[in-house]
Amino acid sequence: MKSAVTISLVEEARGGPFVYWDDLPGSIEQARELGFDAVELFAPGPEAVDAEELKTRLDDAGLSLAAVGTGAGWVIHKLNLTDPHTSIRERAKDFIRWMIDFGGPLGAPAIIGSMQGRSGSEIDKPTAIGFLGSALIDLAEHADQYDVPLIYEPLNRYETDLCCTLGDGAALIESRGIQNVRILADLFHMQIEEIDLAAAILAAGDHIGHVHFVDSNRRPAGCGHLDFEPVMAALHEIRYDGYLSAEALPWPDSDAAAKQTINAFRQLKS
Ligand code: LER
Ligand code: MN
Repeated sequence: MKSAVTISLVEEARGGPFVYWDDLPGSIEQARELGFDAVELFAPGPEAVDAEELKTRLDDAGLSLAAVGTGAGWVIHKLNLTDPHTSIRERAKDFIRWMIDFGGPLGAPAIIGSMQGRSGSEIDKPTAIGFLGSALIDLAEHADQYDVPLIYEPLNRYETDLCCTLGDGAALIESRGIQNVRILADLFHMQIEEIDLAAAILAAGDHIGHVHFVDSNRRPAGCGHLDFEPVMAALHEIRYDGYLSAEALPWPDSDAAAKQTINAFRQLKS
């Protein structure tokens, strides 16, 4: 398993669960100093960051790009994949395609979290799930040209009603035979929704392609009441070899949160 730490450049997401903020070069340098393997980037859009310059900075620091978030499409532009209006759904897919085109050449998959949307008065749940399934098929095909998967993230009930557990996500993928989509196990969402985190990980098995490594209260690992040992044992058992990426609040501050995370990662990994 490999370590990663999140960096947000999205002003509209201020207060959200990202360890580093605003300063991309400085955050990469901090991640290197602390010994992370990679960073995960949450950017306003593909044009916000020069991909060549990012690649040079990451190469110089010996870091990889673990993944890119697409949530800015929702937070800034109010786009999502299950909006009742076709034009909004199409623009949501365009935005995600651009993020795939940004991260793909750097070997980083795009994450679909808040861009999945939710059902509502104008769209019932089966219709929304149908839109989501079709979008995942299209976007995962687009990602395939870069040899990266598309990462789909079940979210807790306060953020979506489409897939709230790893099992819901796996069922969506399996029921439609969706290729090249892997599931994101975000431990914060899981501790709200799953009956047993370790059992959920064992059941999802190979579907899991990314992990958001965070404690019960969205503070860094070790600063809440989540029992990490069974979670790590389950990840070992399924032979998970992807990233444990700190999508956590910068608590008490960014550097302390990053240090806490890398120490917890090192202690729990073996
Ligand atoms: C994104 O990774 C996430 O976990 C969501 O809670 C953001 O809305
Ligand atoms: Mn997450």
